[in-house]
Amino acid sequence: MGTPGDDMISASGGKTTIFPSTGKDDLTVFQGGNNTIFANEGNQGDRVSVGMGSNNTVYTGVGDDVITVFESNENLIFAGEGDNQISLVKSDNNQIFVGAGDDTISTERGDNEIFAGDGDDFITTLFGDNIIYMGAGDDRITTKFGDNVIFAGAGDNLIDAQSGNNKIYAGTGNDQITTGLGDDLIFAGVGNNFISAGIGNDTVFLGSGIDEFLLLEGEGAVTIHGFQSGQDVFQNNELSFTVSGNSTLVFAESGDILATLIDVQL
Ligand SMILES: [Ca+2]
Repeated sequence: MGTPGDDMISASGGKTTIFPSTGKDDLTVFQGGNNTIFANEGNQGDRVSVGMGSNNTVYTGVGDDVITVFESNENLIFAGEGDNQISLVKSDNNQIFVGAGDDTISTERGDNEIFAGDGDDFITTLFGDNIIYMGAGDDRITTKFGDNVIFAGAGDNLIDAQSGNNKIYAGTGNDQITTGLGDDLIFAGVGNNFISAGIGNDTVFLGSGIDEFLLLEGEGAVTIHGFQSGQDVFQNNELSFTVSGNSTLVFAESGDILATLIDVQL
């Protein structure tokens, strides 16, 4: 299926392979599943919608592509270079590969794998245990629920991992890392980072750079490795410190333990 020029193609029934044009394609493939869609010729930006059937494979190649997946699980999406916009609605367990470019990717459910490539990307996941690999670039990553693993890559990233036991590798760059309810593990990496780990038994490993913490009472004590005295700072006022072996306990004025610093570097 497909012609030179711009195509508008709708298909259903399943097990369809579609090779559209070198132009700007507008493809809608619903029902059946197991479709393979090549919209990757030309770089004008394609619009592909897939749904109501699982196990589809979508290639859109270079260009600013818009891909929407609806009620469809276990799809493979290769979006190539360009500023792509990919939305997974009511769709579980997908794998998304995008090339360089400023991409916007959102998922709602399931355990998805997202390879976002280089560029200033904007990623949002709602439920599920997602694995997110970012390339270089100033990325914004928000996960709302689930036990997510985030590799934020180089760049000044804004990471907001809300409920769940999340693992965050922030990479080099000046990152802002916020986690919420759950036992989170944070590797802040090189750079001047801001960290707020929220409620739970959280553990943070710091790299070089000036790291800044916000500690809140009633959220549990965060365990911090690699704290450099005279360089890393707490935003809180009125803190007191007690050294116990290789640990330094950080107390609020109320007596609440806010943090345990392991092997403070003087
Ligand atoms: Ca937490």
